Amino acid sequence: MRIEIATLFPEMCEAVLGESIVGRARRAGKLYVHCRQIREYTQDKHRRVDDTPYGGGMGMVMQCEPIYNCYRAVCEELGTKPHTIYMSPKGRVLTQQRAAELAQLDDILIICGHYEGVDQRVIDKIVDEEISIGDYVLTGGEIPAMVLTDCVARMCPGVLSDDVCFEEESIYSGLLEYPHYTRPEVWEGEAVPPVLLSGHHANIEKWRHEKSLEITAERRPDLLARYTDNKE
Ligand code: 4FV
Repeated sequence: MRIEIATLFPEMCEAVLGESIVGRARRAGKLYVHCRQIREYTQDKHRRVDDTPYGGGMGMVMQCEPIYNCYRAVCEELGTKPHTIYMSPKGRVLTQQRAAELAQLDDILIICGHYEGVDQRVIDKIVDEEISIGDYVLTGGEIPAMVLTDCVARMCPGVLSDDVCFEEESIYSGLLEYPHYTRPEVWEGEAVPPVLLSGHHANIEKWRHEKSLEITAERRPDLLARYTDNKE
């Protein structure tokens, strides 16, 4: 999979995507991520990327042309149009299921807005999908783009170590994850649940599933209802 990220802050993105699991996968050639500086696609000597909003109001709006030029450069390099995503509070909120679907694609381009956002005309012209990471407003689309990239990347072949399988994770099934424990067996007087020390895998799996159901019922009854419907 190839993930292109159009941003005004590529260093910010690389600081995240060059580290840990995603960074190792990139260096191992298991994942291709390219952060592009939108300013490189301007034609004026001041490398202008934004301007004041028509109709007045506060803040600045990112202009069409630099984003469109960046998009066309990606299309030319790929030899095809990538699935183009704009990170925005107006988008559909990201889910594990949607991330799993995106992980099946060959190429995605993620556009990071900044300031008040992006001129609607370039969104209408090139964006296939708007995705939100939640119902709140951030200063820029870079952190949302990192969230999306991380969530999608970990489901790409070869990114997670062989002993980790995302399809077995509770959230992939639609439930919240069960509690995790590691050494020491007793910490501050709190012991690890005995079933996890039993070596009885069927009982451990049963306990974990019951915990997922219990935690999901308590904290996200909406997810449990969807999970139950899907099981029927
Ligand atoms: C956001 C979100 C988000 C809005 C204006 C960037 C900011 C600025 N993106 N999920 N929540 N974006 O707040 O995706 O351009």
